[in-house]
Amino acid sequence: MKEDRFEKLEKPESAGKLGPHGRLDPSKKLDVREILRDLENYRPRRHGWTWRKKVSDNKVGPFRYKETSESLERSVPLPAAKYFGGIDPQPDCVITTEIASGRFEDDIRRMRMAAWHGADHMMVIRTTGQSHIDGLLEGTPEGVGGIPITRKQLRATRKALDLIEDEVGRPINFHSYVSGVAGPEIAVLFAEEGVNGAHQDPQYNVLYRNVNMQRSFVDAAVAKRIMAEFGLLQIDGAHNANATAREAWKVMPELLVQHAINCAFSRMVGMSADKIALSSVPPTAPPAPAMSYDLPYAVTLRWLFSDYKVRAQQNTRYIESDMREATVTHTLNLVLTRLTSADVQSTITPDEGRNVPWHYNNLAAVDTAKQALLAVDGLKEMVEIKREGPFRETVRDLAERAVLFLEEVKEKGYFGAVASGMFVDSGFYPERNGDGIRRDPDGGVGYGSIVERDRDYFAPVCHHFGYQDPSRAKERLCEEIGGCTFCDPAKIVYIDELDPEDNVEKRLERAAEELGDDMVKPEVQWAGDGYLTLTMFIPEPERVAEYAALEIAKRLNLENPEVIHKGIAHPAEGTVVEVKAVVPFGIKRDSLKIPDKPAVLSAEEIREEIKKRPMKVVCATVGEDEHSVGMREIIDIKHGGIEGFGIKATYLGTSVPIDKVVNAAIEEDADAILISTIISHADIHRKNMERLARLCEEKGVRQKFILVGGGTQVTNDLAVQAGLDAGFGRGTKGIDVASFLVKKRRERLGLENPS
Ligand code: Z97
Repeated sequence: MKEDRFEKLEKPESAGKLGPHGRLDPSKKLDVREILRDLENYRPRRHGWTWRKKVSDNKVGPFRYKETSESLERSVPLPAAKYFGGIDPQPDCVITTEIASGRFEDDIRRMRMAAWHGADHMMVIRTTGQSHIDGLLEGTPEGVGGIPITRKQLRATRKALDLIEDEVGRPINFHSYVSGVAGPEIAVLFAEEGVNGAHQDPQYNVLYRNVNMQRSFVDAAVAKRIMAEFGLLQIDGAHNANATAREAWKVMPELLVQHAINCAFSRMVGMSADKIALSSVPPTAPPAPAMSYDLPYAVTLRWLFSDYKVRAQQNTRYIESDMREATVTHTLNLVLTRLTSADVQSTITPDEGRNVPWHYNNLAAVDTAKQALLAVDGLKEMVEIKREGPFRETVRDLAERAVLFLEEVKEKGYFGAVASGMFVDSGFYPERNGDGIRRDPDGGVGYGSIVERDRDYFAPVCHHFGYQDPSRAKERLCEEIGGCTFCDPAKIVYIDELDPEDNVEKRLERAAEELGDDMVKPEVQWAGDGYLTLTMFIPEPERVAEYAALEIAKRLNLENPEVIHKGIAHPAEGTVVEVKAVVPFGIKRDSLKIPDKPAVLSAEEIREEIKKRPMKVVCATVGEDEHSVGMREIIDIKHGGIEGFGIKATYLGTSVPIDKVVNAAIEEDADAILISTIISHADIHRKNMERLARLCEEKGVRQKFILVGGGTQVTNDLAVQAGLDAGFGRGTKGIDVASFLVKKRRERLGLENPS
């Protein structure tokens, strides 16, 4: 059961029913019911972790990249990619998205979107407190802050991910948690269902879930052994000390020790170093001078644990409700990732500090990672970390403190060290504040549940850890019982649902009843949840602004308004307020009147055409109108105007009489006339356009010129009715006008226009 090669994977049987050639159709939504169909027979097509395929000197579009991996077949590039031919290079490290909608059917749709944005590690946060459940859950119940991890949920998610990875063209790692009192059972479940990575750290159980120490370490040995055999990537739990510590930058020596304990224990159980990832978080955030703490820390970690992988996560300890602030901290953290070559980059959603993660914020975080990593591609070839001076001192100091810490742990024994409150103390070791987490070695969840194995102990699955009756150990351990669930997956017992109400089928039914397939509603977390946000600046102090914002949302007839962020602009001048609320209606998809999208030529095509056949246009703001800005936006190269495509534009100025415009166009031998009117009282904008068309007819030049009208109140229909060739209103860009001019001229010359 070693890692299979992705290219050789066979398409699962049931995938064929989801679209032609067994693939998802990119133009259709993921059909959750199809995923659920025939699930009892679905088997994962590979086990273990997959890294991206690095390409060291990668030519993508006009650029060469040093630290990227193979591109995707389908993806959503960064917004600015359109200026570089739509390229979407993929950084070389794995990018994680942490998914926590609470309903697996919504998780999988979010995973599909995240995969298109560049995530290939789907970390599913599990429902609060699953660590304390001593056994496996079944079915698809709804969770709090995450989802209950069950066989059905895992299998359906893996099946969806198999299809999603075919769609984007890259393997996707699926991940959740093995810590907790059901650790060994969950490890077996993960191995059976093709989960590719997991958090496993006995220290997590002890410190944060008060699970008995002995129980935690015995369970961890069993769980880690299975994870090792199936090639799962392990992430440890050190980041939790970071998130819990009162002053996270003081916990740095302890973090190194926690990594060391979990690494050493995992190696002793049989895990290889390349499947052990240290969960690293930069310990501080601005306004602290973050780099001066975070960079030496990251370098110390890399230096002490050079054999291991690093899973970098952004700082979560100091995330507040300001998404901009969270994103800047994340971006700075990503520079560290590059400088210290982290292997996996986790992304927390920037809205983590204000609500449970929303779909689009998962994507925002993945995009932030992709954007920042690409921006600093090749940085290490140009910039070197100074090995001398204060930096070196800090690194040495951290390492020394960690070694001293570990020595003290060794002296007391791990259990004694935890009992004495050595961990998550807010002092900078060896300084102590006496506020560490204390646990009793003779207490905690599951205390007294560890018994010695009988002499005739027979393990339920192969690849178990520790003693097994030697007389029963054949070549394959499970031979005596005719195969275990690892060797013979047909023996896996699949339980569909236990709760008749709290299950995915019922939720899908309810959503279909409430929303209907033909209705459109905004959504952030669950199908049909109706949430949206309103951002407003209220020129009042904080408290007044907050309550005014809530009142505004109520008067807009929105339900459950809640202030999710307040930003002080000035104590008296005003406050930025963000409100989330629920839209109390849906919109029938068929009732929407959607005009055809005008096909705009690409910038290159327009430039090419103008080079071949130069174009001259005469432009003016007409009538008695002194507004030049609209027309300048359309003309000026600075704002993406028509000049930028090589079109020669003569601007006659403002308040120009129509006959002057026509005469100038004749004199210039122009191809087109562009007039603009912002003022629209007494229908002046329409009258000016009619006048232009009439005058051109009278002078016998109507067919010579392409006539275009523009202005905030102008529409294409209005301009065409007035006798012009086209009209452009609010939001028009230079490229829209240039594209129209090129197409119209081709039409008049009898040339082909590509559709
Ligand atoms: C991360 N942002 O990236 P339960 N085991 C370990 C953990 O760290 C956790 C659990 C189990 C974070 C994700 C925090 N980690 C969230 C080592 C949770 C969760 O909630 O106790 O059932 O298990 O890692």
